[in-house]
Amino acid sequence: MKSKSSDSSPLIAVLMGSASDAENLEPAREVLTEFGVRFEFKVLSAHRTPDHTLRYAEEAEGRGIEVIIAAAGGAAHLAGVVAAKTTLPVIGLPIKTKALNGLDSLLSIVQMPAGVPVATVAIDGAANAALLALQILSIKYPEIKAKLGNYRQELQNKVLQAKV
Ligand code: RP5
Repeated sequence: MKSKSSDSSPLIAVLMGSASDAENLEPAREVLTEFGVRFEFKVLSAHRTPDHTLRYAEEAEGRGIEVIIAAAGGAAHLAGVVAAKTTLPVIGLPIKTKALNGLDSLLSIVQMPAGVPVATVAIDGAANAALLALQILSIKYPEIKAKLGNYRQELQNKVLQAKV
């Protein structure tokens, strides 16, 4: 596979099944922005734009993407379809739905067949999806590992300093 990646290529792709998911993904944007890691947000639907979705998944690694977050709600097949076309790690993010509160999304994403895994986070767990993507990247990038260490330290401080 030819690599077209450069120093300005995104490392993390955050895909969503519909623009209506964007608001639920803001916590992921905040975390990734705070960590200063290059990322891109993109709407792609497993059902409404199947050909574009498959092409994106096939070309992602060559473009320099190293981890993919795929968010969808309802019959949430985006993460699974993307995972079927790449061996990059794919993190599935179930979006909360009006009809079934996101249980539909969760089950659609988490129950992958053996051989094609998707690492699934909680319903609307956008911040954790971003943090898990960063943890995967931290194996290769020491500066991300260091920032994750600081992040955990701050979490710990907040708990220990909580006034109740
Ligand atoms: C899914 O269907 C999307 O991920 C979204 O959560 C849900 C509803 O999409 P819209 O009808 O709002 O575009 O594919």
